[in-house]
Amino acid sequence: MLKQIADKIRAADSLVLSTHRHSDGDGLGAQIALFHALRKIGKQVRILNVDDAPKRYSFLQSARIIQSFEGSHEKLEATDLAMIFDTNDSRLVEPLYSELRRQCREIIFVDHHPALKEGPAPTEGSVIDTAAASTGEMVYRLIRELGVALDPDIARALYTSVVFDTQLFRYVRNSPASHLMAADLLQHETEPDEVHRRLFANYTRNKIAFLAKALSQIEYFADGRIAVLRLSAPDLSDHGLDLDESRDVIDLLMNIESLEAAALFREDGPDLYKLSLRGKSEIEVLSIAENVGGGGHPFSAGAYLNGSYEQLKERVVSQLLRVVGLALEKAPASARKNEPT
Ligand SMILES: [Mn+2]
Repeated sequence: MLKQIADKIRAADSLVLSTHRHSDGDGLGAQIALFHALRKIGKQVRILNVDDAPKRYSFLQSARIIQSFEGSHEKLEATDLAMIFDTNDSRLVEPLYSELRRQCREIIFVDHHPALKEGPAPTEGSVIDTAAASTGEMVYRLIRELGVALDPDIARALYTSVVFDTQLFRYVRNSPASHLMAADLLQHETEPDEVHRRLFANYTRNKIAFLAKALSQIEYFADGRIAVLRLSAPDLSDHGLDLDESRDVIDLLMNIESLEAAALFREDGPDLYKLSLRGKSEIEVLSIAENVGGGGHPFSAGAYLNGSYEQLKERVVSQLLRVVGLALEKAPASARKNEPT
């Protein structure tokens, strides 16, 4: 599959690389790594994203390399191949996606999220590998397929992808691939501690004050197996937090030992919420996200929602109670022996 993409790349003179709105370390790392690799083999390549990269990624020189469709950018001219990373949902790339369709001869998605059951299908020729723990892992294999040697720029970008999406190797999908790739990358990335620090140790004092307030408002259901938290727009803005700075709050919730699933509602506007869902082990939350028009991974998914918080919460909690209940029934007694009865 990656061989076919390598052939498409070899046949293309001009390429544009993109990722989903509200870009993250995986999509940015994947596209920046391939950008450097394609430059090395003489391709005309540019990165054009829907919006600006969050500021924590400035260490990847993202401001210099990445243009923003909604911000300042050079006009997109006719291009042979567009590659979109870390999503296969064209809606998350609009309104840039419509412009790509006008200007690009072919558009393909390179992604590790399952294709949506409802919603736009990935374009023909796209490669989706749900076994990959990061899109960076797929781009690493693609760069090897192209025969481009790793260098410090490529290695730093790919290492960023891997450590971001695996959360420093916590979520490796029970595969050695992330570690093996990291070992190879670290022959060129000489300061991995700096990457870890830039990605994860970037809290401001305002963020800590925000977390202290927000985390005191967690609601628990089903004896602490489910947690729900709402991040209010005033709390976010009073502490000067941008949207990117709130995206790891749900991961903090998942550190609660008793938890099997969590829902986070980030208030983006009046009756407008970004829902994030997480499930542990066999608690699959993707179907809940899909039921409300979203998508994601089986155990990490989300959606944009309209409605009153109380109604949205009730809808999501009732579905979470159902999947947690179902999973408990399915699990053998031995798997539950540590649970309070
Ligand atoms: Mn990803």
